[in-house]
Amino acid sequence: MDLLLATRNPGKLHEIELLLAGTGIRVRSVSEFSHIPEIEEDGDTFEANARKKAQTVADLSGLPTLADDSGLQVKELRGLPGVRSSRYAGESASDADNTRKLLAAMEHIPFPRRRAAFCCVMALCRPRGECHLFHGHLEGIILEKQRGSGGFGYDPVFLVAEYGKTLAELGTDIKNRISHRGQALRQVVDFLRCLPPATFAVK
Ligand code: ITT
Repeated sequence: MDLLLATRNPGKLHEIELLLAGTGIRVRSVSEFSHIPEIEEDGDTFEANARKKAQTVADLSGLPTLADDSGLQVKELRGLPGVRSSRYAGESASDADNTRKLLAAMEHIPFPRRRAAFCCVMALCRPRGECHLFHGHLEGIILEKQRGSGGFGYDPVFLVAEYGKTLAELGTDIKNRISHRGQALRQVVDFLRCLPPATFAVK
């Protein structure tokens, strides 16, 4: 089957393509469709934003569409950056800008209180049809300095205690095995495998 990915984030796209390799699902990118605009993410929850992105892009393209809305939640910052993770330091902020702002906001927070979690909600929608939501969650600790050069976003400051490494040090294979995105996407693949053939096929 063909599945359109409603993301313009190259880091997410790379991870999702690797996770779907060998599943028989052919991934298409929203950048192939020049008439589809950037979707405004104005929801208060990952669920609302994921559903809006997937449903809007599915309706405009006529293809079954998968969207990922994800972000970092820091307990001591009352869940921030949360749904604003990609825009934490401003509307056109880079990953480096966002990470710098996060480290500054947490400057005086000692280690035992630097707990955080990545959350991912994936929405799978049919054009003018139903949507299904899938969730993933990864816990970690925010370091005081960046470590590693892999991944994207906040990966260089997100320590996974079990490995003693940041997500940027672990590499994509291990990250995909444990990450919020990997967890959600494996549920999407299981869901698609259990459907009657052609339920989500291109019409
Ligand atoms: P699309 O909406 O086009 O998919 P986006 O980057 O705007 O791209 P989100 O609104 O879902 O997507 O924001 C996700 C942000 O959360 C992302 O830009 C990172 O800052 C952060 N994030 C999510 N998953 C991450 C991961 O696996 N590693 C590091 N940072 C991550």
